[in-house]
Amino acid sequence: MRLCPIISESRVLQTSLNWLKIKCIIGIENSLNNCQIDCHGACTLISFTDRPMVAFSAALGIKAGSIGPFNTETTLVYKKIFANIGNHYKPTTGIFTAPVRGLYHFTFYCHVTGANPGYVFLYKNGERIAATADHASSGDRADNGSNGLVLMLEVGDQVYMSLGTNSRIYDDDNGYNLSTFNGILLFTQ
Ligand SMILES: [Ca+2]
Repeated sequence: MRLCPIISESRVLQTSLNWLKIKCIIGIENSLNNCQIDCHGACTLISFTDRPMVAFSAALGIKAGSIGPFNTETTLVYKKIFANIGNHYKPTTGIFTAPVRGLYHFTFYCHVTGANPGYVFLYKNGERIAATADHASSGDRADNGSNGLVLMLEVGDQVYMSLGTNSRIYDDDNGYNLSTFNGILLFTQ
């Protein structure tokens, strides 16, 4: 069926209008995603480069040997830095301090030799949050452990790893890096 020119033109205009609406909604959403709202409700547009970039990745950095055992739980200090964007992880203390409120992803990996027990804990502000555990058993060989989680952190919150009492973990920085601690800011809140 042939449409009269006015109806045909009207449909073309309606289609164009719908596209404009969609582009407008996308534009508003993008603006909101790039908007920083202060305590008074004022909105300031920020560019991608203004977004805080926070990430770190570190290994124990020891040469073919174990850390531990100690007769008390001990903070692990990962000294070999692969990345430390913003320098919010301190390789002298093993502590990561959140510079902004947001959602962070942490992972940790460890290697435990022979029949030794190996317990590694992730702490947030002194509270144990996650762990890996390799129990001692006869005839047991080396094992690897890993864990990870997403945490909502406030400014100044601290995240770090700890070695369980009377256990040990192993690393070899000669191309192995078996025991690492890693974190990245997913997005601010
Ligand atoms: Ca084992």
